Amino acid sequence: MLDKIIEGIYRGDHRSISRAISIVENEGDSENTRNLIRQIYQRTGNAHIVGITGPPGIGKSTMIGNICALLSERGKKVSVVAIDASSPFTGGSLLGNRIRMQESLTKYGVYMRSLANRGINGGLSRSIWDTVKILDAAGSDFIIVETVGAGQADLDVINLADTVIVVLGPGLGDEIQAIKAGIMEIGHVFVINKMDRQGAYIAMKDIEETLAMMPRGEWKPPVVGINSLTREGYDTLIESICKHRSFCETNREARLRKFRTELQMHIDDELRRKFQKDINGVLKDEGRLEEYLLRRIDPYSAAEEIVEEIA
Ligand SMILES: Nc1nc2c(ncn2[C@@H]2O[C@H](COP(=O)(O)OP(=O)(O)O)[C@@H](O)[C@H]2O)c(=O)[nH]1
Ligand SMILES: [Mg+2]
Repeated sequence: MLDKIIEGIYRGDHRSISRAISIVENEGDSENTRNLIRQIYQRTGNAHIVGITGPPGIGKSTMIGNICALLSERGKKVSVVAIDASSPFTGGSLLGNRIRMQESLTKYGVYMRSLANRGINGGLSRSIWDTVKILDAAGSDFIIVETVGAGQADLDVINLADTVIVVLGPGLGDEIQAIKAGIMEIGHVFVINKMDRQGAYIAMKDIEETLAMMPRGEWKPPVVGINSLTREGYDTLIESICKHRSFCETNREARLRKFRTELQMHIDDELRRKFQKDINGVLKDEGRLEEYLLRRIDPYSAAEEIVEEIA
């Protein structure tokens, strides 16, 4: 069965891709998941992964619809992963808007999948990394990952993306300072969406000034103003993404960092699995627990002692 799914993935068949993603999403790191990733791994490494983050309602989904259309028109194969508890186009309260987006994705044959933000025990983390591999093996040139703009899912996207796009806009008020505190270091491209709205130029200047005060690396993040309703500014945006893609291709350090992050995640899982039975035994050891109840030993020392014993 796995063979058929894998063969379908290589053909870019959407149903096979969906089935594969369901395996990695629902079965955790089962034998099935491992075999799947093992077998497709040699076919991955060609896609450029673009993470898109920013507060809800800022226009991320709308923007992704446009980017998909423009890249598809240039003959690129694009896939989208939306990490969201609910529908990927939640901000678009107008049903018409939502339908328009999905129509544009359908028109260009863009594969889109939502991953539920379960977020417990790193289950989501692993399934995002694996989902991206499936879409990579399916021949995507670009994989766009939209995140909710908070928490663990965001961190994961930042770690696995080659290019991180931070989307901001006018009307964020005082909130902008708090948002900025967490995101200025992570963006490779900063986008000010809703340039048709009042305050957009001020928001743009604010971000430019903040960036100017930060230590400069080899890559200088551009700040791009766009209007997602008219697609103004999108040429510059696509150009910035492509420029950063070229930059990444020569950046061995960035690729190593990604690999290390993923490997660390799997090593943590393997270690936990390997020792879980022993740990369970310890946690059931009444005599030992009695010592803890009597506060003869503090939790740090107890943990050190236990690991020393079982490792
Ligand atoms: N005026 C204006 N509205 C926009 C623009 N881009 C998106 N919107 C609207 O903003 C709302 C939220 O968009 P959505 O893409 O769902 O935001 P998300 O939550 O960040 O994914 C929708 O009603 C969009 O139509 C823009 O450039 N200008
Ligand atoms: Mg959205």
